[in-house]
Amino acid sequence: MTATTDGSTGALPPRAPSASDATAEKTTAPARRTATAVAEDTAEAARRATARATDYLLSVQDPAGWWKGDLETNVTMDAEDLLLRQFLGISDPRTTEAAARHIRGKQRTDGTWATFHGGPGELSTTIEAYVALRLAGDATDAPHMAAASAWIREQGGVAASRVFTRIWLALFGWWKWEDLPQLPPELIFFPKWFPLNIYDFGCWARQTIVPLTIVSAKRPVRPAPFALDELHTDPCRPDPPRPLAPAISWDGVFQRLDKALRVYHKVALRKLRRTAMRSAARWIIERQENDGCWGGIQPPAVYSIIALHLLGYDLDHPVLREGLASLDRFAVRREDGSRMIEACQSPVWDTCLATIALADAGLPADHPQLVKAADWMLAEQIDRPGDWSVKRPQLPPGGWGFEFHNDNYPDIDDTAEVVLALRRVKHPDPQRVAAAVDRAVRWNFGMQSRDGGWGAFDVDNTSPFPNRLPFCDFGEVIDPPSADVTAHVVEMLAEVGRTHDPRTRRGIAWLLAEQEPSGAWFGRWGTNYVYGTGSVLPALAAAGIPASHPAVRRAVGWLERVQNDDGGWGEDQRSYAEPEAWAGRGASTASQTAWALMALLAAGERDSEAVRRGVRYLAATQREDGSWDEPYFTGTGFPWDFSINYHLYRQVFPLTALGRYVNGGPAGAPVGA
Ligand code: R04
Repeated sequence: MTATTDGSTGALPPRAPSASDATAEKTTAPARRTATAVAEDTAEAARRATARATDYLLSVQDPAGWWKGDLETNVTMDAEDLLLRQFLGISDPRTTEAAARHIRGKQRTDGTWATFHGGPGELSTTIEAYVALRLAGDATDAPHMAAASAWIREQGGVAASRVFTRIWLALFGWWKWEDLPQLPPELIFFPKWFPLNIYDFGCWARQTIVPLTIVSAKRPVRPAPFALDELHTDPCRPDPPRPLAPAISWDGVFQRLDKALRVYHKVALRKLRRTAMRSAARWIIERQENDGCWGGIQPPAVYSIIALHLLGYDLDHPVLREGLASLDRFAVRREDGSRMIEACQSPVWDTCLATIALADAGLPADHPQLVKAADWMLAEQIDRPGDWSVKRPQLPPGGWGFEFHNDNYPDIDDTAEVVLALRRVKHPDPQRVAAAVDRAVRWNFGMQSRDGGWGAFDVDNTSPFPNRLPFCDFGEVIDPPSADVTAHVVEMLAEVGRTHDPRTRRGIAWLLAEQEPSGAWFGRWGTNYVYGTGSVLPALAAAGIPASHPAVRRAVGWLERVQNDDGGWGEDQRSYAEPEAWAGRGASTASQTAWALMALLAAGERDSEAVRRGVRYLAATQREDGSWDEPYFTGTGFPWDFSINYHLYRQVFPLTALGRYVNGGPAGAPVGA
């Protein structure tokens, strides 16, 4: 896929997009023609768009059967990759320059870097990008650097940045280790029933935190190649003393705990600490995947490499050699010579979504490319226990992960979607598919949380404590049930004929109880209410909830209210920070328009004006080659803090929506109904 150039100015986009040539016809147009003629035009445009999108998607499948679009996040990935190389003494000028080129290309005219297209400048991201460019040799008085450092100082400088950023700076002596919140390696000894044990954290936070406890206990400083005074507002006293919250408040308790831990750091029993670090190292090494990576996610991999290195593992030790080699696979090289680091790779997720889209588009179920995809997915099913087994030791494996090789972390969302995809393919060995589906259904049932919903990776991962730690000031650190994942599971269970299982009924009840007063559902892993609602309505329809149900009507009303004038739907990360003002608002995008259409089609709205306008938006914005453009970030890693532009979303979701419009399809009304 081609690179998107971020032409934004740092100003947030206007409330609704201005009309463009892509604008679907105005509601006055039908006056001149009969409603039937307009409907036929729309159907014809949808058929043409579906055919072209099908060809495009088929053309980007890997010969091995999978699809994988770039997973674009923000420049902290690129900056931290360079800082890691600098720290280990393995930087090379060509890699540095290629990364710097990418980072420079993402800077906005006000000197800042954002975490999503069109978003506001973000301090920690801007600091890390700036430091990376200094490593690449950019001069402090070059206009783009001076603009960045002035803005950073204005925002409070390094002292105001997040913990991860200050840890990176501490590694080079640009920040004092003593001025960071504490998280001791002895954490690894906490039994699994004890508050704040590592299994209380979401799996991604767990994998990040365990190596970081080693790093922060070791407190290494490798001399930096330059000073960084220009980013400090108060270089010598970086941590302005803050008043403590009352001792009886949770914040107060955790602040005092942090103070106690700082004292503990000085008096920690040498032997206990050594044993703790050795246990943590063993925990990390046991979790290295067979491609050398950790969890298929870049940050845990980076911190694991640093931690093991600090414990004496040489760079040519097989564990580190393979770990470092795995990092190279996160690099996407662009034609302009730049190099972008993916946070994560999405082959399983992209492949199941592409399979569903092609099936919805009417591709024959025994099409060789669908069979190839199914074969690839079948081979990816995970048949061993993982971290999830800590809470469910008796449950047999049967899930799918998100990436190529993260066998320790299958997730409930991928498992549900892969099952939905497999069921759409006519495979030459149906018994093999049925057996795989049975194992998956059993695993997903087993992973249901106590309250009836489903989280992404774990059961009952709802402890209130991890979020309270001063150390955890970035992103989500727990994995409670969400509406989007629960909806995908419910849809899957309904499709495999388990609608009346009491566990499915509890999932449905959970979804109905989670609906917002507005009529929408919150989207945890996609942005935001449009994603949540676009996930839930197809699930409710699959489970036999009638389109006349009040919850469905409320959701339809909400979607109609937030439709843009151009016929599309859009919503950005501001909906997480300020839902009252920003839910469902933003420039139209292909993927979000598709989610809204999938919801409306599931709610029996095929012949509505809203659907017609949405379909025409998709048809009108499609490119000649059958693809769509999508600079906006419609995926969510952590609400507000970390958003994702999945480069295949612009393709698979519009195709699903158009295919369901044209052919009817799962949970959508059949044509002419
Ligand atoms: C879309 C639904 C599938 N599934 C979610 C998968 C998302 C894949 O992308 C990412 C996942 C990630 N996790 N943790 C991180 C992360 C990044 C991704 C992560 C990010 C920053 C830091 C530590 C971890 F791109 Br720091 C799970 C349900």
